[in-house]
Amino acid sequence: MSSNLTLSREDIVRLCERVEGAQTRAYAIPKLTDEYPDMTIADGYAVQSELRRRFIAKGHKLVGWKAGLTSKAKMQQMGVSVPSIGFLTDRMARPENSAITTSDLVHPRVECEVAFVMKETLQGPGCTAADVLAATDYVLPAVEIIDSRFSGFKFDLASVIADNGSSARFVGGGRPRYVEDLDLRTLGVVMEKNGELVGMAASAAVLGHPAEAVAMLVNILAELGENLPAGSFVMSGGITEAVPVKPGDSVVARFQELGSVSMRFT
Ligand code: 0L1
Ligand code: MG
Repeated sequence: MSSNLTLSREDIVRLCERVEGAQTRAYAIPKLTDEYPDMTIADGYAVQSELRRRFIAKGHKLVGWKAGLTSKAKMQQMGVSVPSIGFLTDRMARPENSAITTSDLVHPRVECEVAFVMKETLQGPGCTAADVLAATDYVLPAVEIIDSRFSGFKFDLASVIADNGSSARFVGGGRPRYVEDLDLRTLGVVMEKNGELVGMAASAAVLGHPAEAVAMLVNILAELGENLPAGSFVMSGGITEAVPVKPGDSVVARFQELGSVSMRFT
């Protein structure tokens, strides 16, 4: 991927500082391609990797990864055509049933996802969904709280990747299950906000099978010179469309076979 880099090291650091400021102080910024129209996906990952390096240097712990933009609904909603990945740290995790503050977010949205916990390390390229299932310890239901830092949700793939795939918070919960006991393609998922149904879909919405999204993630990691270590927590991508939340909202994601995950926003 490094062969498609157009940004200099100085530009990467400058853009990383811009994204880091927007993430940590919760303000919106214009998409990065307004200033760097030739920015590539490789440039986006270079900024994201620098952000990961800085967070880890500050003591944040890398706990896993997320696949993003993995359903047709999400790609259409966001006007992009290729999935992406982002990293997850301990500072982004929130307990089930907790109150999640929004004052430290820009314009949060929630989406239902299947999360995988890995028992074996996976290395791409060439990782398949079958490899992912064999390396999975268990799956559990999860909600991702995404928070694009770009003004008015106006962005492109290179900018979103630089912004760590809009990662902000995540909540895992429900009933962890072994993958051999489930058909992960046909799980029905319902999202309720303040008691009203706001989203409904089946897990096959994620690239036909959520394990396909994790395989895609492992293969992108290989292009970045990384693997997916045993013990990683992996969000496989939104099954339902992302729904905006504000203080006072309560959200319940109900997954067939996997139970439900709840949270409220303050
Ligand atoms: O998790 C995702 O699907 C990433 C979404 C990136 C774009 C957005 O902020 O909606
Ligand atoms: Mg997501």
